Amino acid sequence: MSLGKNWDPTARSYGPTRPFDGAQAPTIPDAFKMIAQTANSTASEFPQINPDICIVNYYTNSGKLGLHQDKDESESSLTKGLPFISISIGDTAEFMFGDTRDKDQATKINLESGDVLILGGESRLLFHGVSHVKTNTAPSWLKEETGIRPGRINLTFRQY
Ligand code: MD6
Ligand code: FE
Repeated sequence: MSLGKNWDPTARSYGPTRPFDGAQAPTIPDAFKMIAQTANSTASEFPQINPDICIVNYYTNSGKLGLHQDKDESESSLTKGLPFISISIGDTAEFMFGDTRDKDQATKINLESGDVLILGGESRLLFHGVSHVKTNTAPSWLKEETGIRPGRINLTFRQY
């Protein structure tokens, strides 16, 4: 789901409403924004954003996301290299990134529950994706306290 503005993955564009039901995208909770902005401020090499988009994706244990660039934000946001901030919750993902769409050449890292990844400046247009989600790797306290289901939740914050 999208918060702030709606992202339509088919049209690869942002709009105020969701095409499937016409509803307005819910606003981003201030507590969410605060987490993203605090993380942003620790990466002092990147400009600070005021996020107006938060895309929330749920991956099942068979979920994946092919290598892509995030370049549907405004021209000015992209040329300034305004960062996007990604927060992972639940099962660990193998995340890949690189200069091309070739996954054999991509660098792979684990994104565990609680990890924050920031792509900004020169890295803003890196190709990136999720090769797979690792079953049963979420912290046990998280499962016990929240009843989170198997899989991974990823939140990405951006400024259009
Ligand atoms: C991730 N997510 O799940 C990376 N890109 O770690 C993305 O790259 C992404 O979640 C575009 C739109 C939504 C996303
Ligand atoms: Fe992306």
